[in-house]
Amino acid sequence: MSEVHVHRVQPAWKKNALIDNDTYLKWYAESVKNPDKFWGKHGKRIDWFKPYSKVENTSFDGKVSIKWFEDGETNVSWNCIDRHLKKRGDQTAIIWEGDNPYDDRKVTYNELYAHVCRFANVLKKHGVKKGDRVTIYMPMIPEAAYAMLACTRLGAIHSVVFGGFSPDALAGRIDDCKSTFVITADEGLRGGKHVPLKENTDKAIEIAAKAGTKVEKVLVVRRTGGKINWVAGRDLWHHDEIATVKADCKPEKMKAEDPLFILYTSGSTGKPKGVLHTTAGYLVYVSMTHQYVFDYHDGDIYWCTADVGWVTGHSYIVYGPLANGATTLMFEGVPNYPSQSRFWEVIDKHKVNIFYTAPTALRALMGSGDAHVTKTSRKSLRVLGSVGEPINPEAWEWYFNVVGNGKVPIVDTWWQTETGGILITPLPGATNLKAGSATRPFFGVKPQLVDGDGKVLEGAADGNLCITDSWPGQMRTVYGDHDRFVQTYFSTYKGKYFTGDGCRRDEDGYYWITGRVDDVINVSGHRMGTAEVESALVSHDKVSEAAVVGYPHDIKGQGIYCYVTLMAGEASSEALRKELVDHVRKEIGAIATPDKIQFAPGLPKTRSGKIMRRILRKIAEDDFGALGDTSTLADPAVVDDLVANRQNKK
Ligand code: 6R9
Repeated sequence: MSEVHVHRVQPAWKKNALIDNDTYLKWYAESVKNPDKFWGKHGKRIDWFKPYSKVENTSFDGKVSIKWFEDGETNVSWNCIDRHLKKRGDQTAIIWEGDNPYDDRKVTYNELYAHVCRFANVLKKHGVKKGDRVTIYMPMIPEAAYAMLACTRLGAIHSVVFGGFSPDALAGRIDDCKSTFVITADEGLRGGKHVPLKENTDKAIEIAAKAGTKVEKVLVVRRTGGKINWVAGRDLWHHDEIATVKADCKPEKMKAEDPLFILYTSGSTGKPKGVLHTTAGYLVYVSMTHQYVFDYHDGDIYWCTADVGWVTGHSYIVYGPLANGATTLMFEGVPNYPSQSRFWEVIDKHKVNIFYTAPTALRALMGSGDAHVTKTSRKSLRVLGSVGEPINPEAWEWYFNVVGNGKVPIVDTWWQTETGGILITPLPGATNLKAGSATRPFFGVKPQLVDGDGKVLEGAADGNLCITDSWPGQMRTVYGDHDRFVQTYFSTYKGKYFTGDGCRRDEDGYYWITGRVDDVINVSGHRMGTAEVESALVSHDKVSEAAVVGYPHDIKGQGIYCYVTLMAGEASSEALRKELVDHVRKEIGAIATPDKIQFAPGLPKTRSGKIMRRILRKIAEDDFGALGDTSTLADPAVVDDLVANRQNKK
């Protein structure tokens, strides 16, 4: 490994910082020594209808049960809006920056209140009530946030599905949680291209109906005015509906552990899981991490470039910032439209102080040259953040030196859909930085490294990352399948939450996430199960078998490499290759587009029929000199063919 460059906390970072290193060490020690006391205090950062008397009631053993603040009552939308109105009713809550740079708007907290209340009243008018599941399939427009907040106001459980997912993927998510109400837009707009959201929704509803879930109502927000199909009696125009209702809606009193939202995420096996988060603990955790990790101060302009379809959008575009009364910027577009300078131009335009993005975007922009960055000022920037995948030291240094002019701290935040909020991260005024390390645990977080046999590793070590105690933002269950929750996260290492990530701890106690150790790949920060891509491939009638692995990709982090065995009698061709790529896009969405397809007459299997992925990964990396032991293969000869026809020859 090359020498590690340490970037010490600069005096300017410390000057007005909320947390310095001494405070970090003190608070951290308190938080892990007496979690009840620590969280009992910080739970008060949100408002409660009924205060809690219990704090933590959690067990990672046996059936696994996670409850925080369980006898308290609160409401998320009330915390994100109503409580700010007196002090900051006229302050901007949301800055919306459209795909087109001449298209933007600002929404104050007073306006947000009215929009969300009307939205909630529309849902109510059409029968949505506490506990119902509402699917949100929206572009990045403020109405997406209104829809989420409106659900929380009524106690309905939202399931936001990323707008890039296909009708099939959307249908699966509608059916899994039996959601009969869908909120969408006519079309989305990204990089000048129209995304047919309503058309996709129409198709998804047909597919879901066949699976047994009948969607009753579709609320459609007009974004582009594009032509769409209309089903009378089922489809409702948002702009018509909100004109019929009042701009006040009483927030429902929710128990702390009432479900807040479901968010589907990929794992190593089977269909995507419905990760369930609940009300109070989640809000306490995301608001607290938003404040301290980004060193958020009143009046700061904060921008997270994620999509609301991912957990980062939930926690750090909508809930964390709004709970803190922040100004949160929501961006509809893409980093390279209309030019490669777009991010930096938006920062200058809105005087953004805190900017949070993903390594894949940085690597792509880095490749287009520094001039696109240096022609902009970026002098408003105070904190930079990274999330979604490991950031390679080159991209980190570029972010630091070119984007931040060497003056702005980078918080590399490690967390997951399951964790609700950030678990391992530097704090801007406290933590000396090392390029590529997520550094140290946030308050209350107890990481542990274990080896393959579950032996706990102390000191500097390389192993699998577990968390040994709960934190308030943790997921509570897999929606409708608690056994799968226990099986997936708590059975590999008994009594511990297993993250699925590999990790190294260095001599300073800093954590370096090395990537997934299971069959999950991370493509441009999007998490995907290789099993999902495999099942999309084998659903094609010419495919008999498929195995999918990730391989290192300069921009995307990982690329998708597919080995495909055809049905007897089918011939491989370029046309079929293209057909299979399109098929996967149709089944899952563009984010799952295969980068490489290798036709293989046979896959390397053990005598018991298990595909040896280790070998497939090596071949995909063009590293077949190191295939290791192939003697246990049922037919070692298949390997020669795989090597000869590999698609990543250097
Ligand atoms: C928030 C989010 C989770 C997986 C996670 C890990 C990877 C996320 C990272 C990171 C290294 C970071 N990951 N942040 N790896 N450094 N700062 O991305 O959630 O979509 O569920 O993905 O992403 O592998 O396990 P999610």
